[in-house]
Amino acid sequence: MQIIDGKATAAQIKAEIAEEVQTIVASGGKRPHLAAILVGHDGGSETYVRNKVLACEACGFKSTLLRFEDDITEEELLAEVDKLNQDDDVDGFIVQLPLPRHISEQKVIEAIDYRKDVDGFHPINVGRMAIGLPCYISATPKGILELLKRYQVETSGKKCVVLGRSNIVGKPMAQLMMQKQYGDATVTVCHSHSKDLKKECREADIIIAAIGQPDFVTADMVKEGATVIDVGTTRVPDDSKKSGFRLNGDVKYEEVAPKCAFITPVPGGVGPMTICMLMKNTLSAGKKEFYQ
Ligand code: BQF
Repeated sequence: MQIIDGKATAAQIKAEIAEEVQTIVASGGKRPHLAAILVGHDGGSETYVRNKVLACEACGFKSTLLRFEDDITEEELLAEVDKLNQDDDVDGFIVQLPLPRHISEQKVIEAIDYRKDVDGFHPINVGRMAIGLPCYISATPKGILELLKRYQVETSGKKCVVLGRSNIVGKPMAQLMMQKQYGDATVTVCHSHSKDLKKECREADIIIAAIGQPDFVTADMVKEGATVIDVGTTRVPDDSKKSGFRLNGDVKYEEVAPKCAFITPVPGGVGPMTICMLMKNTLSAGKKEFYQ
């Protein structure tokens, strides 16, 4: 069994990015600039945005954090998005999700100029990804592909089960794993209403768990020698931690790991790669790699 070290891989990639930024700036180019909009004071969102700002520093990017109270109206938020669309210094930006219930996430996502949509959530980027055109790819699936590549996990022709069908992870992950230029795998998507979910999992060479249910994947669901990628990051109360909680994955790690060829831990697996791929997308935005 080999543990896939997402934290170390992300650190290495960020160092590669920082080096490229140095070269760009030294030759008179523009330092990439990521902006982030954070609405409200959700503990998870605060942490995630802080991770992103720190990663920008590690990569030598400029970053701008715009904070708003959770009573901001949809109209006001859309106006802020438009300001960032118009700001020529900002190469890419994100709106941290989830948003308060009175704001339509879809409306906000569609208001973002797709050329600055480094999260890859805009329908133009989603559509271009689905047909294999150059575009910003959602950071979590992109990070998982990078881990599979760097650890030389064979995906071509393999059976891959994606657990979960969210727009952010499950759907794009399944799309990419099936595409010849990425996973080239045979992909099955399972979700809360799937019959025989356990059986599907037991037949999988690769399981990508993104359902947001702590310890959902148990040893009896995993084939000997399978690769298991854990996308879960649920905060569960833990008195032994300073913060009062710990991150729990979708996989019951202790019992599943011994059966695996490769497995990602939580924390330190997919999470750091998500942040790192947002940085990669921002570097692409700075270089106008896909658009303009
Ligand atoms: C780690 C996210 C659910 C909903 C919205 C490192 C992150 C997490 C874990 C992180 C996530 C999850 C992010 C670890 C960003 C991943 O060491 O294991 C980093 O910051 N993430 C997000 O921006 O929005 C979310 C999960």
